[in-house]
Amino acid sequence: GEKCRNIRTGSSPDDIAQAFLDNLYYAQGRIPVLATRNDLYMALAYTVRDRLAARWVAQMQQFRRAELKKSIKVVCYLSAEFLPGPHLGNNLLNLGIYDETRQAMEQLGYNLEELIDQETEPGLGNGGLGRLASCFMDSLSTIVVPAFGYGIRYEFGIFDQEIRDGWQVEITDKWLKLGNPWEMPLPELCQEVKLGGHTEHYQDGQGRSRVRWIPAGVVEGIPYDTPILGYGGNICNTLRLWKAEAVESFDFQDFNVGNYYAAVEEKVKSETITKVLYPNDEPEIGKMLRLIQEYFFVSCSLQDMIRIGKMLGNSPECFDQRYVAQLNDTHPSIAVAELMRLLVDEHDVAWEKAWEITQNTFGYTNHTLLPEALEKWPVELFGQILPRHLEIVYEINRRFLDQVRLAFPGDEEQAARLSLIDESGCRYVRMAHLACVGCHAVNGVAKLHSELLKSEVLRDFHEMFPEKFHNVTNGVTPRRWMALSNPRLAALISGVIGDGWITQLDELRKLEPFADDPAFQEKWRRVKRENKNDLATLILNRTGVAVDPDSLFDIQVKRLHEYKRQHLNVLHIITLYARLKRYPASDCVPRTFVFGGKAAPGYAMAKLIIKLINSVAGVVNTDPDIRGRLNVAFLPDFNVKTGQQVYPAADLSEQISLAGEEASGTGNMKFSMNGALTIGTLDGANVEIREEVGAENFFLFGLKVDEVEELKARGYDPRKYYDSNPALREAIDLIRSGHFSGGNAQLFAPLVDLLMQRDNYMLFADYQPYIDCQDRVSAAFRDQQNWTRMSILNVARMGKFSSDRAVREYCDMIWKVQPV
Ligand code: 26Y
Repeated sequence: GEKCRNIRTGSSPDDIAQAFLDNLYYAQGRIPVLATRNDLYMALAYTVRDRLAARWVAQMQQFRRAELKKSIKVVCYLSAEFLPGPHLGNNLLNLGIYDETRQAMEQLGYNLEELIDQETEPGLGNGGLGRLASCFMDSLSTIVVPAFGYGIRYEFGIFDQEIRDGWQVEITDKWLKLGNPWEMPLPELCQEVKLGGHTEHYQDGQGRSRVRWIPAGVVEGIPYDTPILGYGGNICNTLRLWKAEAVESFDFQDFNVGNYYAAVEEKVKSETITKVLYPNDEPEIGKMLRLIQEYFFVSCSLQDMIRIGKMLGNSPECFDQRYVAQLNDTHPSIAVAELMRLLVDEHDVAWEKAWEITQNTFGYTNHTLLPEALEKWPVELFGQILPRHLEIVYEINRRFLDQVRLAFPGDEEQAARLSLIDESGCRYVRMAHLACVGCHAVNGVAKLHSELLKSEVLRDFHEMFPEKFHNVTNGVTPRRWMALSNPRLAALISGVIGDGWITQLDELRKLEPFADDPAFQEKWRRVKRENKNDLATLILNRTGVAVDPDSLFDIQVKRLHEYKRQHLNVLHIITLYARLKRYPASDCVPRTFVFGGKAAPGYAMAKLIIKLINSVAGVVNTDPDIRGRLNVAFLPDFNVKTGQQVYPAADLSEQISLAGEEASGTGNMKFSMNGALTIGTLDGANVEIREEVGAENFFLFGLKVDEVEELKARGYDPRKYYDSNPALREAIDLIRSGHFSGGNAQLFAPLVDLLMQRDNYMLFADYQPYIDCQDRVSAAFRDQQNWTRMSILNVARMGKFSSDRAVREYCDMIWKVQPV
């Protein structure tokens, strides 16, 4: 009856409270006096999930109806990584029941924020690329584009980071340990994936030549679905992640051993495939398990797409009319060969037709400029795992090189550069080349990046297929990164311009007239001050460092990488420290430096930079001469959840990569949307952020891309800068002398030596411009009125960086789908 319905769907505080108690009892088996915090969280999560169900089911229904009318194309976002962040708060926001739920919890004597904080986030990605995929999922649902996110359900996501004695320690992530109320396993929709073995060529009944793949083994993929609700509850799309399991029966010769122990071993081996996320954001060559992971989720996903099509009565020949699939970097690019295999070998489609379908289906997004970061697989290993795919790659390559030779007669070097096979030494399959050939569109993730792709990394492909190349500048979702994470700012903004900005971020422009309004400025500052207060508490709890919320919060949070130059930031801190030691009376704006980010476990230099940050923190934070003037904190375990507490509290956003290295960056957008000013180089999306907010509201420094190239060509000599710049010399010498390492002069020698001898990312060349720019920042911060004005204008002009805009551009330019 009425009551029953309300228990599952009602949105009044009473309904929610009742439903919560019901779920606590029936789903969790607890009553309030016996409930742990996790029981309470689970009960609330189920309560919210119930409220998603109707929309989720409605979406499936709509797919069915629309698909049957052949009126929609479904977007499939293929990504080896997703970083959705905690679901509970976001679902409350998107359902529009945040306040009602808070009241319901209050009625029962619980604190909603505490329950939200109980959730362990799914850390199924490394950084920018995985988070981008999740921002896009949010936008797809919000702007009403029917979509699937396809990926891997890693049992262990990115490691948790602890800092011990200043060093990073990696702890296994156990995100599933206390249960995951947001996912639904769908064992009946499992898919089989073949691996290894060999191929057999034969003639079929009609005398056509066919190929059979006789695999060495088979694993099963089980899909786990998570609902992704759009803001306002428009539609609810699905994130479908695959878990590997052993198949029950082994009727293949190799498995037919009649040996129980061996069979169990096979099971263990199968399940290894989705055990753990590779914690690198750059490829290591030749990790067999990594290739298997990539193939596994791609094969499951494509088979699933064909299955759904079949269920709706579509033949595989109309695959490209029903679907468009985006490859998030090359990680899923084996999809090009796999779709060819499925169409040609398993569905009897002619090669030419299959190739047309494949190209129509796929788009490829590149996320890197480093040529050495492009994935490639040793041919031998590739053929061992995917013998049929190697043949297909060769056939694609044969046809492609014919085309190349026609376009560039006699230019064998061009052909060698374009070939899908790198034959310059050991032979490799070049996955970016497979993607460029097999996709109808290739895009970079910021204007500068897309230009550099065309002129450098993928120059030859651009020459061959200029019409394939696009730019889609990244964006981030203002739901999670403003409305959810910065409720104070969101309320202040909505109070003056309404809340339309949450889905139409350009409306933030309406804030511009308030930029000079002293009363509004005062409120703006109060919001920032309260956010800083919250972050100060978090820093104290997590690191024991007490920081002053009135100081300038200068923050750099992102993966640890030499190209991102966290150590340039450190050189600035040391420079200020040295100044204050030498001239104790000098007038310096009090600053709190906050760092956060994980280093790949095998990346020794990045780990040494973490140790350096903590060592400098140790000295600076305890020196009585420096007290109250400089503080440094390394916030451990930076992830989506921590990010939500960090971005709203920043005054200054550090975006200081060497020009030409950062493809886009998305943290830069999150900071600026939350009222931080940026100190940055002309790199990635910084270029466009500066264009939008105005050069006068952005602290620019450093070499430009062409200057970097010129300097490298002339022969860059870091020593020259060291010899001629006393401040730089002093900073480096302080590190080298062991000043920050209790007299241990060896500790940072590898870092200092590298800078002195090679300095690949040109910290020394950018050092003085950076210091000068930081001095301008300090001067500007003294004028709080003008600083606030700049902060308001930054937010007002960030409309472009909504992921809604980015996804709309993919829809128009690349996917050719219309939001429903
Ligand atoms: C091959 C494998 C080990 C691998 C795994 C993850 C390689 C790369 C990555 C992740 C790359 C990544 O996160 N790239 C970032 O993508 C963001 C979204 O486009 C960009 O904003 C950012 O500049 C870029 O570094």
